[in-house]
Amino acid sequence: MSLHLLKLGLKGTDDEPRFFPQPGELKSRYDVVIIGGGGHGLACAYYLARDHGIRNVAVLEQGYLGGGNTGRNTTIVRSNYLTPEGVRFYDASLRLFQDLSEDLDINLFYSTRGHYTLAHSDDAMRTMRWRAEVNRHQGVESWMVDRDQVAEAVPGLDPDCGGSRPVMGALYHAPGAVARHDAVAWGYGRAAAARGVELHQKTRVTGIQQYGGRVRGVTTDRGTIECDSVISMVAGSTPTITDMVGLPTPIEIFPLQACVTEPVKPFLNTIVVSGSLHLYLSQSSRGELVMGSAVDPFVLHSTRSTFDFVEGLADNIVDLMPFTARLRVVRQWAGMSDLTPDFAPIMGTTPLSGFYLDAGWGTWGFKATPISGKTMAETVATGRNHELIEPFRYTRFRDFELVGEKGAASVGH
Ligand code: PYC
Repeated sequence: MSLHLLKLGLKGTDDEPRFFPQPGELKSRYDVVIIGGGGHGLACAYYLARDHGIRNVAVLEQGYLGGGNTGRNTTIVRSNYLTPEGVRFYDASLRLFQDLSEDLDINLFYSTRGHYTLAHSDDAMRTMRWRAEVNRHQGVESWMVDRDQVAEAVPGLDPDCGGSRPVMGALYHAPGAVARHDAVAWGYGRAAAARGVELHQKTRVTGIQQYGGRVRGVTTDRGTIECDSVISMVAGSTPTITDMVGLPTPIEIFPLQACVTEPVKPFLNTIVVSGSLHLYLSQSSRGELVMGSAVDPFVLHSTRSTFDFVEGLADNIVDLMPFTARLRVVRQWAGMSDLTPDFAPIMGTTPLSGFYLDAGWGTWGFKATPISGKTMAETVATGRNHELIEPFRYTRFRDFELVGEKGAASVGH
């Protein structure tokens, strides 16, 4: 134990500077209210203040900062999507991630590992080749590798996969990375607060006022606030917020579960995903295997985790990496995935003036954190969708201009 910690313990009082300032009472008016204190909300607050000088901003979080999907994902950052729109958007995010520790002055443990998406069938091989082509057209480093290259890169992998679904090859994505997810939220939150943004935890939004076709304010369990703009950045709670303003979306909420094993010696320095086996895994800096599976096959607004999940995951991971049969699962949890029919997000302006949406993140929201914050901030500052998010606009379902990303989900849906 460090001497500093020992002194603090003996003193019995905690006069350390707080990581986040305590904001006190809500003000009666803000320029912008952000609903949701996860990575996206905090990033947006930061870029509003830093890039656009909009500092009279409140972030309202019903629980604690980063306690929703930000702290529940499996920390993967990648841009190997299927559509050019998706690749451009996530590539811009990955590039922001690469400098983010320095930008926010916090160690995010950003670690470039490379990312293998395994193919176990001719159909999967075709989709991987397609993704590799689209990626390279957009300047993103992805290419096909054969099964021997996969076996060499992933120690402990059985390329025959127990004989059931042999690995045929993989899409390799060189910039694939992992980052410490909760630190991303803390870093953005601290940097936003240092620029005057107020972060209000344990503050639940109960209503949104509109008048004359535009947003006028929000009601919370701590009082009512006037504001010009409201941005909903609440992932699995999106329908609760959009119902308040009568804005229909095609979003449905499914639980997505994940778990970690006991720590083992570092052996895996890459990220492995198999859509066919419904699993993805990486090794954390603590040595744990961080693993997840497909979304639960039913709509549910809950973060409970189940034995069925661990059982199904174990069945597949043991086929792929037989030695994992000896590992114990030490923690498991769930997030709430807000899925759209085309597996792309819904972002930007809405038919209600002053109300902005950042939603539909399904199972890929963490990797979008920096670019969502940046593009949403610009959209709110200018009143026009940033060009990177225009393809994800709210009206695309009405106009049937979908952005079909299903083939690029790491997770089976
Ligand atoms: O999109 O990379 C991904 C992912 C991994 C786990 C869930 N989503």
